[in-house]
Amino acid sequence: MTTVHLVIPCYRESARIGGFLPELCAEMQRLGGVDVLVVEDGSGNEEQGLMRELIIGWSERFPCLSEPLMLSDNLGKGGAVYAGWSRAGAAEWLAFVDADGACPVHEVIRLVKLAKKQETAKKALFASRVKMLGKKVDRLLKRHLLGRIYATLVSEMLDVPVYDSQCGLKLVPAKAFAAVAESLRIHGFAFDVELMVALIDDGCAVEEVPIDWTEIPGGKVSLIRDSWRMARDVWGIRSRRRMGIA
Ligand SMILES: Nc1nc2c(ncn2[C@@H]2O[C@H](COP(=O)(O)OP(=O)(O)OP(=O)(O)O)[C@@H](O)[C@H]2O)c(=O)[nH]1
Ligand SMILES: [Mg+2]
Repeated sequence: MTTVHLVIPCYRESARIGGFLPELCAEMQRLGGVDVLVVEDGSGNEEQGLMRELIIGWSERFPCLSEPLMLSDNLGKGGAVYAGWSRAGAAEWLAFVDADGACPVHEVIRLVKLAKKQETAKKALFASRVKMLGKKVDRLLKRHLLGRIYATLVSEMLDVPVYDSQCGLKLVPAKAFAAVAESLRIHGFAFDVELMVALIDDGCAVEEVPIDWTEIPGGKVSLIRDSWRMARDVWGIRSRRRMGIA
């Protein structure tokens, strides 16, 4: 059976995760072949204690939910995802989904099923927030507009025809990831831009899959501080790529 190692990066998520993780685990359990790992991204002792209690309670009901990985330092979203992926064992697919449920469980199921349909894991699947007929994307206007500016910047600066590189649900063939892992430098919110470009440059196809998506209150990304850092990181990716170095 195709195996998927699904990481949930969590920074101060004990208040939001209850609305998402139990339902996610119930469905992943039903699908089979998926193990779910919460990576707590160094949010401090109190928060980690709360998360541990929650996860231990749920893992009694859902064997697909592993013991959480508690990072002592805050590594950033990318750092948390990569730390989780390093525990994948022999899984054919490495995946992550944000903790808040903005990417709904039915879309996680759909993408996992799409991955499982590939005879051998070959093409990475990136969820994408495309406002189009037949899809429902609920996002605050200011976040939507800033997201469009960022996506255009990524697409133009890196010469990659991507619509939305930042959506919080992605599945990557483990072999394709292993081939580029050493070249990856970015651990913040732009990590998936770097990952996408590295995969493409290494010959791995990446498909964007439009999904339903809903803004969930309580997001901790700061529009000004994090957008600036992400733009700076895209510039760094472009420079390293032009020089042909990792
Ligand atoms: N802010 C933040 N989030 C982190 C960090 N490490 C992991 N994450 C996780 O990254 C995911 C995305 O963060 P969110 O706070 O949902 O981001 P947001 O502001 O809602 O942004 P969008 O969902 O893209 O609109 C969540 O699962 C976070 O818990 C970190 O260091 N800082
Ligand atoms: Mg969010």
